[in-house]
Amino acid sequence: MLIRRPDPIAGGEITDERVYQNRRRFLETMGLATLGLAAPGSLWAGGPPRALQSDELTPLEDVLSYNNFYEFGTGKDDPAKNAHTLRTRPWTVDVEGEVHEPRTFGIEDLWQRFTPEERVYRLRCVEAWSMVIPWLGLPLRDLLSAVRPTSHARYVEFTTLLDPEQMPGQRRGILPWPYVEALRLDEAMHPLTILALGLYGKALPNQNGAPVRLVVPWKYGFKSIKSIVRIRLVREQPTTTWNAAAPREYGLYANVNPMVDHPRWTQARERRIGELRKRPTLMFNGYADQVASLYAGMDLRRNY
Ligand SMILES: Nc1nc2c(c(=O)[nH]1)N[C@H]1C(S)=C(S)[C@@H](COP(=O)(O)O)O[C@H]1N2
Ligand SMILES: [Mo]
Repeated sequence: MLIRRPDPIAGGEITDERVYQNRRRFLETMGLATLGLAAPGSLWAGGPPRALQSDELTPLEDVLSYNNFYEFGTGKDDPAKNAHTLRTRPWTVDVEGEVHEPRTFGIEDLWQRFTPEERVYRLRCVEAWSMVIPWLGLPLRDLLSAVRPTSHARYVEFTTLLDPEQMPGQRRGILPWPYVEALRLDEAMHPLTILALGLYGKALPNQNGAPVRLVVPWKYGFKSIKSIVRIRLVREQPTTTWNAAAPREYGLYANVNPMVDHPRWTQARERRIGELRKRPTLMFNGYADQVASLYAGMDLRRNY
């Protein structure tokens, strides 16, 4: 089946958000928190996690203007101002390493594989703010299964585009470039882990990681790497950007955990963008029922 890729979000469409929110509320009332494309019930077997039902979507305006994407500057408003220099077509993602069938996927291949459902996930930054965003995309495991991991594959490494001409932040040494992230293979295969292609019903805006980014909702936001060009399955634990830059502050796991403080501040509370009062942070960002078993028997203070 050929699925047409939604157009990117244009500035003038931001006012449509209210219509979108109302439509979504209507669909939720009907028990269908989807764009109206998916078969009812296929998104969440047994309904959305309870903690999600009370979450209001973060206004699109904030999702587009309050970003972390150091390739375009370190200020929250820098990516919205600067990311227009990123060229997202043509775009390919190499999936390689410990796999039986390494493959290069064009971005259009990914759109053909996308699940026409929205997934409302919280994104919690280590800086203690959070957002609730309706994403479009495909479960990462669909892609990984397609290339057939070998029995040696234990971790999955993700790499962002390296091109200082398009990404002015890469001309400065604020981080070792390119940005690299990694998951354990079982985390990467978890159904909550998605490759996002869009948000709010449209293709991803550049500042949010166009044309394809990771979303791992139970982990701090830095794990959700943007503008991915390579996915490599490997045997050994990869070196990741933030872990290399500040190993005491950013571990491999980075599971949202209100009980383990960042060395320089508490992680027990967060400010939902758009709200004034802080709210308590939930274990695994509220997804404990689905993901806690991945870490059974592990010391989450040591494996931060
Ligand atoms: N390549 C790349 N990916 C990245 C980052 C970055 O600087 N570069 N920032 C991360 C951080 S710290 C967060 S909180 C999220 C922010 O995603 P958003 O701007 O779409 O909300 O992106 C993550 N992915
Ligand atoms: Mo973050």
